[in-house]
Amino acid sequence: MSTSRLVVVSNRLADPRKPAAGGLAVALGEALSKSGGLWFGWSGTVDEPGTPGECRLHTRQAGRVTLAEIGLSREDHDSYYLGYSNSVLWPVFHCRLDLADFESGAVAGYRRVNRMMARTLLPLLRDDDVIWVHDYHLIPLAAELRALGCRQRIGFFLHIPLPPPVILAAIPQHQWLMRSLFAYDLVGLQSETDMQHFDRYVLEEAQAERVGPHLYRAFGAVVRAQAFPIGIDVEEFERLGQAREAVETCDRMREEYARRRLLLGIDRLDYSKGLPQRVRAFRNMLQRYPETHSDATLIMIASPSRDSVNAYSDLRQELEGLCGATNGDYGELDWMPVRYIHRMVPRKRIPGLCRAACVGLVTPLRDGMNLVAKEYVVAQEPEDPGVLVLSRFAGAAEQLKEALLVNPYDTTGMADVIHRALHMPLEERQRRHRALVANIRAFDVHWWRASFLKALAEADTDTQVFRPPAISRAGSPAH
Ligand code: GDG
Repeated sequence: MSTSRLVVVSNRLADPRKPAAGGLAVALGEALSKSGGLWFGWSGTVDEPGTPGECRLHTRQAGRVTLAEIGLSREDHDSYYLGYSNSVLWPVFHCRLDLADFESGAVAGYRRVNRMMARTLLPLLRDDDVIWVHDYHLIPLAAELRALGCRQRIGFFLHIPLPPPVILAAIPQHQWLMRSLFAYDLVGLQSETDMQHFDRYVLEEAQAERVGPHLYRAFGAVVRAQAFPIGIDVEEFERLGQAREAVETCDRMREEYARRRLLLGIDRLDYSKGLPQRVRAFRNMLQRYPETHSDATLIMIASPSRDSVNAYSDLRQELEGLCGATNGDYGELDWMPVRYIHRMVPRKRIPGLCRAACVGLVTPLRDGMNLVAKEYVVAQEPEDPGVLVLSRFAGAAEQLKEALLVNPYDTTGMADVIHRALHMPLEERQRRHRALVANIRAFDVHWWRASFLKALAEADTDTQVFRPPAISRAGSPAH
């Protein structure tokens, strides 16, 4: 692997040394630290007053890593972040055309911020840097950098799913977005399903040619595109699971719910996560399997997310209505079927919560990967493990075949599977758990990072051969 300096660009950045940082921040932080790297992104603050398309750069050291942060003006935040990223790209990429707002003209802000980030990042770059851009907020960043003359290797990883071409084409600027991807040397996707969608889009809509393994030529450029399913930091999560906070949490839950069996869901409160569908299936199980009354308790931790996007407040109302109705209809004086918590739980408690639950419910309608599924499995005791119920529409389902796979749109079917999970014999639970852990361990976050960066180093030679000097611009969006 190359010894170049690594530059990570993501919408938000995290101090990898802080305990609240998740496995991804830690894994990227490690790679950055090794090469004395730079992490560039939005600080999460909105500058008042601020000027659209302008920002102040603030850099600080976190160990060997340089964190370079910018603030956003209110207008840029609303159009780039709340608008195009989270009210167009997020819903459409999760196949929710009904929730997308194509009318707001937010694409101008999205382009403006990507251009501003390119302009701000460029002077910080060195000739042999390797740049790794993350996620849907920054699709056109490489094209903007190339337009300014940047020739360094640039890779892109999409953390969310890529939808089928017929859905993607609903975005008025779909061609501009996909053309922008060809300014990267490497495009990484979460799953083979996403790769099939990419393949079909570029072949059908852009008359791309396959010019080598994983290599596509279209829009006058060549890009390498490949699936790199993201993993978790298994060892870090195991350590977290042995620490005092996790052990205490598990003991307390077991004591508190000594007569019950716990089913657990941990998600951001997001419409892609299938939260209402999960409560409906649980309710359906209570209705059709009365012996589960007073026995099973569903704990739903739905941490607050993007509250100022309308679709999220509608979801919250729907979910609270469903939980309330289930408790009202089935609850007893000494048993509430659903415990719903709309708060962020401290990360140190998560492995303990997972361990105390005999069923983990990960039932998104669409999900790029879903790391909670992997965390739940790793947190289990191998001698007496819980059962993972996993949506077939999560990227993780391609790897975690020994989970009980469900269709979250099928309420009765999912209710039956949850019931089966509650009654699964020990030997079968152990067998499934062993296979799941082996897979999660083999394809952990370090594997993900190393294989992406290795492919990026190789992609450089592949794609530079094909790249004519002035072709890397993405042009303008149609709107
Ligand atoms: C995107 C893609 C892809 C959740 N609630 C709390 C909390 N969490 C932690 C979990 C897990 C992480 O957040 C969530 O990761 P997911 O993968 O499940 O989902 P997204 O946030 O939607 O992430 C997804 C991922 O990017 C990585 O590529 O897998 O498909 O959508 O680590 O444990 N953490 C704390 N309190 C909570 O209440 N501390």
